Formats: sequence, C-alpha cells, structure tokens
Amino acid sequence: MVKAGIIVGLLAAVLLPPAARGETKPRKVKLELKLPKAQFVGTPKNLKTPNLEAPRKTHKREPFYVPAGVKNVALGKKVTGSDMEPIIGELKMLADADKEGEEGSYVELGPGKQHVQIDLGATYGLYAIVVWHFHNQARVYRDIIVQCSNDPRFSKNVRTVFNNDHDNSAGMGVGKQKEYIETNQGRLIDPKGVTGRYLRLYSNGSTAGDMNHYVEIEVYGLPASAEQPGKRPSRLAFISSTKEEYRFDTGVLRGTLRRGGKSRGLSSVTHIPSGTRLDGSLGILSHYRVFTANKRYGHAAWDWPSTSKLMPDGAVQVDWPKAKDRPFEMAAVYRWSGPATLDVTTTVKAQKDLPGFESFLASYFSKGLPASSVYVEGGAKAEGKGFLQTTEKSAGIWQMFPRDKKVVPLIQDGRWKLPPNPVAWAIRDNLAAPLGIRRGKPKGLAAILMAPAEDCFALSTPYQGEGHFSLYLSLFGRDVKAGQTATARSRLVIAKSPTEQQILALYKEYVKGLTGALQPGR
Ligand SMILES: [Ca+2]
Ligand SMILES: [Ca+2]
Repeated sequence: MVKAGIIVGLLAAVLLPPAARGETKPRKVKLELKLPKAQFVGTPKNLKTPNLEAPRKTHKREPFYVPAGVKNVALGKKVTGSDMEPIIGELKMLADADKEGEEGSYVELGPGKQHVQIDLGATYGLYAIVVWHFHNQARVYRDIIVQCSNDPRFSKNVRTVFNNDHDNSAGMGVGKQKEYIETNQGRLIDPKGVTGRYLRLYSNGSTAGDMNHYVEIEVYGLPASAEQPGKRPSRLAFISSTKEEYRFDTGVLRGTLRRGGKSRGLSSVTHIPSGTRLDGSLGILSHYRVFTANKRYGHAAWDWPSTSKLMPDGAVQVDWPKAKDRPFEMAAVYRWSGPATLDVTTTVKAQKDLPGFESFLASYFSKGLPASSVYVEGGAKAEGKGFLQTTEKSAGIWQMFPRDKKVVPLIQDGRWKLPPNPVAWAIRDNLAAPLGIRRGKPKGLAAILMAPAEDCFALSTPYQGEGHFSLYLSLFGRDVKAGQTATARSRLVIAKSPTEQQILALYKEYVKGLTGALQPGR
C-alpha cells in the first residue's frame, strides 16, 4: 500500500546550471526524508537494555548531507531474507515506500537472529541507509548489523557499515555502535560512500520479544559509474609525466602543473571550449613570497627545492623540506574538484615559532583577463553584504584588500619592504570575503579566486589593465607555534560569463562545502 504524497526529495542547493559552474562532480545537499506519522511522543518508559545510546532531548535528526542526485535506489527492488515466509506481511513491503507505523505496514519475521537482503540491481555508491524496524511503540532491536557487498552470498568483499552488537551475541564480531529506540524518524546509517550491490540487515529480536520487524528500508546512492568514492573521475586526476611534471586535461582545462619539475603552479593552461590561454608570465596558484614578522624567506617558494608526488586520488602533493634558513616544512596539495575547479591546500609545519606567518599565493593570468575586481564590504548595504569593487588606477598601482583593519599592521610590518621587488601597497576597503575575479569582457571568461576568511587575511591585485594581470592571496596571517601544523585553503574556478550573483553563489557553496569536510593534510 503506497500512501499518496510520500515523496522523497532533496533540497537542491543548486544555484547555477552545471555549465556556469564548470563542474560535474556531485555537490552536497541536505538529505530530505519524508517521515511517517509519529505513533508516540515523549520519553519512552525505561527500556532495559545494556548498550543503549544516551537519551536525547529530541528524536529529530541533525541535517545530513549527501551528494546531489542521490536517489532511494532500494525502492521496489528485490528483497530476500533468512525467513522467506514472514509471519506477518511480505518481504517486498520493506521497499514499497510505506513507512507508517500501524498494522498492515510492518512485516514480522521469525524469532532470533534473522536477516533481510536487498539486491539494488546494480552497483551503487551508498551515502545514506535509513531503516524503520517498528515505530508503533518505543522498543529497541538487538544486534543490528548492516553490511554491503557485491557478492550476493556475502562470502567476500563484505563491508560492515553498522554494528551495535556490543557483546558479540550474534557471532559476527563486536560492534561499536549503540542501541537506539525506534521512532518514526527511522535510523540513518552513514555508509560513507561504500560501493556495492547487495545490502544485508541483521537483527535479533527486541526489548519487546524475540520476533524481528521491518517497516521500510531506504538506501540513498548514486550509480557507481557516475561516482567512484575516493577516486577522482579520471579526467580530474593529474597525470604524471617526466621530471615531477604533471599534465591535466579535465575536459574544460588543459595544461601543466610543476613545469620542469619546479613548483610554479599551473602553466600552459588552455580553456578548451574557447581555446583561450589563461596563464600569464609566472603561472597560476604558485607559492611566491613567504614571510614571518618582518622576515622574508629567500625570494620565493617557487625557487626552493621541492619534491612532489601523485596521490592515489589523482591530486598532486608538493613538499618543501625545511632548510638551514627555513625553520618549517611547507606542503601544498593541488586537487581538481570539478573540470574547472582547482583546490589548493597549503600546510606549514613549524619547527620554531613563526610569528605572523604568511604564504603569498600568486596567480598570473593572460592579457585576455585584464580586469580585476574584489569582493568588498558594501557601505550602506546591510551587514555582511558586499559588492565587487573594481580596481581603478587612481586607487593605486598595487592594491591590497585586508580582511579587516586588524590585519593592516601585519601587512605594514616591513615585510613588503624587503628586497627583491618591494611593494608599496595601497590599502583599500575591507574584504566582504576573500574573493577576487579577473575577467576580460563582461561576457567573457572569468577566473575566480577564493578562500575561506579564516585562512586568508588579504587579497591583492595591481590596478585593472596593469600588465601583471595577477591576483594574490595572503594566506595564514597568524602565529604558528613550534611543533604546530597550520593549513590554509584556496580555490580557483574558471567560469564562462558568470553574473555577480553566480560568483557569490560559487563562493557560498565553496565555504559551505568546507565545513566538516576538511581536505586531507589539514
Ligand atoms: Ca514498507
Ligand atoms: Ca548483542
């Protein structure tokens, strides 16, 4: 019996069409579940069971994020089990979208340890499993074990994604998860992107008796061909060539990282659809000056000896070891998160205290992207609002936009007077966020550079039209104590004729995606 109006939807956080975003990689969105009617309210009476999770104020679940496009891939799929002839109901009712608590909606299986199995019909990457055993009254099911495999007999490639059998009474190993009280919310299990075609769910009676029950099982996944968790789609992986040089061809951007084995960021970058050359004299996203309070470490990190390696997921890690005159190790990871989206995570590990540490990340674009603008706080606008400020020559040759006035003393502590090529920055308006753009014609391509505010204390550029065609991020801007490791994140997006609104949406989405999902190496 399928109830009308039971629709599982995703709250789409999609603000831009994929083409404008220049990405195809799934984005994270909030998983929206359609819940059945609650059958009881309040705190249930004392349930006697030894491994129960701590009581909660509310049964309501925290928001849970999944890649955009996931679907309940269990719906209508074949269900089998250890008890093929349930006492009440039929196995197919476990995946029929009816999740209500009343008689007629649940299935009763025989006593003791029993399992059910769902054949998803194809291999999927799995991002959420939601199980309703029985929610007509408060009870706790025992020895809940959930496994995924690509083998229907579960004799190999078995991944256990949940196990709350703390005393191994089911004989399948001790589980770390806690027992829980069944409610209309069901239980959300995070399978963390494992791939598989078959799911098995075990139980072993409940606080209410020996029988086992199910109302519904939902499994949110993406076809494995669309998404291989932990692995870049091959187009988004760097390809190792000679001398620690790496090529890339994402389908939208093509070029080289570490040309000649030197860490000079991206060079020979072509935007494939338009044939536009994007990089200028000295590369994109390359680590230029490195400072501590009134101290500069050599000329530029791009001249320091460095090593590099291709990581299993297709990212490239660059390592600058410490040296006699550099009491720190630095590392950078370049990782494509979309065909036109490159993330760079810079890490410093301090051997000695590094007061006011700064890594000045430089990007030199081609003359096709002469106009720079920076996202600054907007005068009369509501708090937190900003606008893209142009960089007229009348405001200074070299213009730096600080995060706030508190960081200006750091910028002016003398570090920029140290040769070679000292710079006298014109300090401009405060950033609304570290977000800068270079573009040609308004309808043309845009290079959008961004970082989370906590990782970047200033963004700078020469005036628009000036021949360096550059944008810079001043990363870190804080003390790093001896023995500490600090990380700063940044992103470059190439987009075709984005509006200001779309640029801001890209930034918002970037920052949102960072919470709770830090890049390895942080
Ligand atoms: Ca059902
Ligand atoms: Ca047990």
